[in-house]
Amino acid sequence: MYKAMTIAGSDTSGGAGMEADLKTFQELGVYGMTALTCIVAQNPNADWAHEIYPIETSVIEKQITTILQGIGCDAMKTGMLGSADLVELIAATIDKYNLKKVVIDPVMVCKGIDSIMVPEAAAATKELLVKRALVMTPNLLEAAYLADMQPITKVEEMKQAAAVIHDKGCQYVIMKAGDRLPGDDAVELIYDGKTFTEKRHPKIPNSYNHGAGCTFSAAVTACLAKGMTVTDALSKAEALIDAALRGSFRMNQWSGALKHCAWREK
Ligand code: PXL
Repeated sequence: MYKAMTIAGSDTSGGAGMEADLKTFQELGVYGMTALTCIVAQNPNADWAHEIYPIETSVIEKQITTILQGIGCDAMKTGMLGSADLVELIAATIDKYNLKKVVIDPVMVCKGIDSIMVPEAAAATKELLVKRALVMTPNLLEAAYLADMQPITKVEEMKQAAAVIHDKGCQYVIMKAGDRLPGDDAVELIYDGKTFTEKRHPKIPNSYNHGAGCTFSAAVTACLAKGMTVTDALSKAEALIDAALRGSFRMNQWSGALKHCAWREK
């Protein structure tokens, strides 16, 4: 049985966070384990405001010990990280257990919360996790932050940012523009230190994308756990996201989520 660990928050609404990660692992036939970092509750009486309830770092450490010392995993990913302490713990954990298949999804912004990562945690991510990542999956806002750049508005700037992030030590930068650049295509840029690979997928009209980032990075993680190359993991993750977006549904007046089970492994 291939196993994957996610260190992430709980999205009570079910579309993002560790819920997305576990659903995605399951779709790909990988056994999922969780170290929960915080609980996010959405308030239907306050315009779906996201309220964040952090878990103590010592409790997160216990969960990580359960998984890594007690069981072991083939690949790991991170999602919402609430403090610099936690980022330091994760960096130390990667070193202690000599973890190689490390996917860092630098979750810094999400709809419903302007900034879900406190500045200290974001700075610690830039300093400690970028260099330990096999794969990072920033969106444009996160990439600009990690590369110390102004807002990214075109593909050329995506390339500049990817090069800076790679220079900081991340082996594969996978940058997702989603629907944030003009034009009919969602652009994805991959940089491995040698080649920029630009992938384009037609934007999917009327889709709901809550949880798309988490689902994408979870799919990459699951595929790496199964022993796939980064390139193959990416292709599979793209296929899964495409199907999940096409099957996405409206949850309420504020949000709609991906249909994780729209895709089944052949
Ligand atoms: O999509 C970003 C995200 C990640 N993790 C958790 C979340 C969200 C957005 O709501 O709640 C736990």
